[in-house]
Amino acid sequence: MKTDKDKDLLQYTTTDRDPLTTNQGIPVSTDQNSLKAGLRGPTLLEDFVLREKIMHFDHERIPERVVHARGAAAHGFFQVYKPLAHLTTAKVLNEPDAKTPVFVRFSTVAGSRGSADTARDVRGFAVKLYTEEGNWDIVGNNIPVFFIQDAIKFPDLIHAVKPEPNNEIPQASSAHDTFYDFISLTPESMHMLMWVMSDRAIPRSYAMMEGFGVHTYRLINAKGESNFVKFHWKPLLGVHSLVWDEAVKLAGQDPDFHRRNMFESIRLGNFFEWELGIQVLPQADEMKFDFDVLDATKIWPEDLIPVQRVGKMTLDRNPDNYFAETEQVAFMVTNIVPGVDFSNDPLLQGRTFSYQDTQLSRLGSTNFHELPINRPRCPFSNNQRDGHMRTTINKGRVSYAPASLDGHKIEEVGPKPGFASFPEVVNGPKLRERSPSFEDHYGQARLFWNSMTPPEKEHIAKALQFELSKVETKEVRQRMIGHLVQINEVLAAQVSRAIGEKVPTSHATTNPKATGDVPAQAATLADATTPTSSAGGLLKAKGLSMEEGQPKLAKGRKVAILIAPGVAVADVEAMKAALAGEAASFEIVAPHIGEIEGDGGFVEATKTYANSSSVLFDAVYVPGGEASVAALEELPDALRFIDEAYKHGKPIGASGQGVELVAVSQLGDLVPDGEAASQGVLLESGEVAKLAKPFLQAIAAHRFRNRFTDKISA
Ligand code: HDE
Repeated sequence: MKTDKDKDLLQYTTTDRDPLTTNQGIPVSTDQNSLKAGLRGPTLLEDFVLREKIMHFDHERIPERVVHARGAAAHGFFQVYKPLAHLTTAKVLNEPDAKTPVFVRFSTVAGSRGSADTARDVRGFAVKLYTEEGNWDIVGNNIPVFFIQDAIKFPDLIHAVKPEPNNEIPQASSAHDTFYDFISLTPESMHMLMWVMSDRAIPRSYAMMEGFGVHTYRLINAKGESNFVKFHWKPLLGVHSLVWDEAVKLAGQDPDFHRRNMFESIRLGNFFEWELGIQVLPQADEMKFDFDVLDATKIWPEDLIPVQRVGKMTLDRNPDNYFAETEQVAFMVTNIVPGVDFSNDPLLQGRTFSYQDTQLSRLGSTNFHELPINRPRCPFSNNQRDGHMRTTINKGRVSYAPASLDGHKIEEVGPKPGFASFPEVVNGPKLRERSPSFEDHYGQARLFWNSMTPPEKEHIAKALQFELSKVETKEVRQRMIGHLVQINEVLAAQVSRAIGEKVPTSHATTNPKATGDVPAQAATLADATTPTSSAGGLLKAKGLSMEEGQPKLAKGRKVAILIAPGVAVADVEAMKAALAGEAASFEIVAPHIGEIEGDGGFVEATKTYANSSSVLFDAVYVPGGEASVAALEELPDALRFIDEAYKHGKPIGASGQGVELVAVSQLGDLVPDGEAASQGVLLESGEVAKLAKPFLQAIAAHRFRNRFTDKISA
């Protein structure tokens, strides 16, 4: 859909074509040879074509974002379902017929601009809504809480997680000493640490992540009444993740995995969709809970305050130019519209300064709001003038107020309609202190832990084992165990095992599983829960586990079709059609790309066994064709493809002679007789039509964890 903002951007969009000119529009015959004194002589200083080209090139880079440097974005629109006039005057939340243009950038936090998409990290989820009342940016994350409670600690947090300053190691990873040194001395981070060690930090796709505004904001209605609000983006595909082994391998196989997935999906017409959710808390209930609603290290459990779904966002257009749009977009927490307001959350308060300030260093001028991607779609006007790269031509003599020249009316002093802050009465001594209501740092970490399923708990334990085993300083590792034991003693015991530590002797336990001597993780962790606090009396909360209550679809999933010359073309065509019917995509993997002669026609291969691997896909299909299967049986990479997909819990389908290939792979021995189908291994020696339906159902089930033994797990 073309939005007003798309049309606006079109004015600045060009496809460079002949005739060639300089930036001044002077026609030139070529920019491929410099101007020289004689064919073999020196280059002349006079060569303005050379100098312009080289000078422009020399200055092509701008500083990358100090955090969230690695990102990708897309255009789309937002539509509210019903007017929310009882809560807010914001037009964007009151006009169901209006399609408000949006630009959304997803990112990792710690890595540099060239780092891999699949690093274990929080994902940024920044939404710019070009509303009729100006730009509203909801600059959020895919995790609903933050590491720290006060913005003044942010530089410390980021210095600790970024590569260490002496050797700039490690890139895009929290698994190192300085991060855990800081974290182990900052107990308020424990809740967020649990989220970052969970599979939320290795999403399968941007379209399969939730987004959260994180902070408490306010909505203000026409009567001037304020309600506290938390913003959520709920993905229509549900929240789903990679497994760690895939994430690590993808960093090498395809560092652009997430951005490629978004770019390709949108190009194929499989748009990314979320519903906007709000949790609303009346002003009068501010003190109702045992957690402070201003504390960004706490969620509002959905069991206590349900999420109301109030609108939908669709991303349906890829940017035309990464630099002009995705790199130059400037998100700011202070881009806020009438009817929305800040709370006193001390983390949010500090952010209101940082974003405007950082744009100046990144984009080099206070006029960054004039860049096409940042311009509001509504008119804007004030007396600000000049500065680097000003593009607006402001007419007239008046750039001040009050003024009477040039037809200006003498301004009356007093409030006018427009953005108004909630007139909260604020009164108190100046202090540099934390409120005692922010003191509980473990209660919600336990709530999160308790709410996980056994495999999710196992993944958290393994992530902590991995991360802490990379920490070289023993004291830091020990301090971390001291925190983990507060969250769950069985978890602490499991992590201790991997790092050669003992649970502190000061921690008396009667639980035999908390000694660290019990190896089987998922089973051991299954019933490990800890009493909570700061959680409204809940032991577990809805909406935290990714395995419970999430939509599961084949839509958005990608299947590898493994072929070689002689493949049964009818099988391939039938499977392609079945996948298209569910908006699942595919690639044909063959010994070489291009045309492959099959039985009954030709198939176009887009990937090879050498240039791809099963981690790029969600499922594997092996069609029939005697010669094809015979060739693949001799190809170790093809067999590895199947084995690895199995190891990661992925559905595997085969039809006709394809069934034989699966038997030759390791799976032949691994899958117990008669249990193949229930473990997502679907073998149909007859017609492919019989395979399509159960295979698509298996794809919609995503992963088959029931197939794992102690030796392999996903
Ligand atoms: Fe940010 N953050 N942040 N942050 N943040 C930036 O702004 C900052 C925080 C978030 O795709 C910077 O333009 C401070 C929480 C996203 O362009 C910078 C604090 C949340 C993005 C900055 C926080 C976020 C940023 C760097 C502590 C989730 C990427 C470049 C109070 C609610 C936006 C830039 C994009 C980017 C500062 C904490 C999300 C330096 C001081 C909490 C998604 O201004």
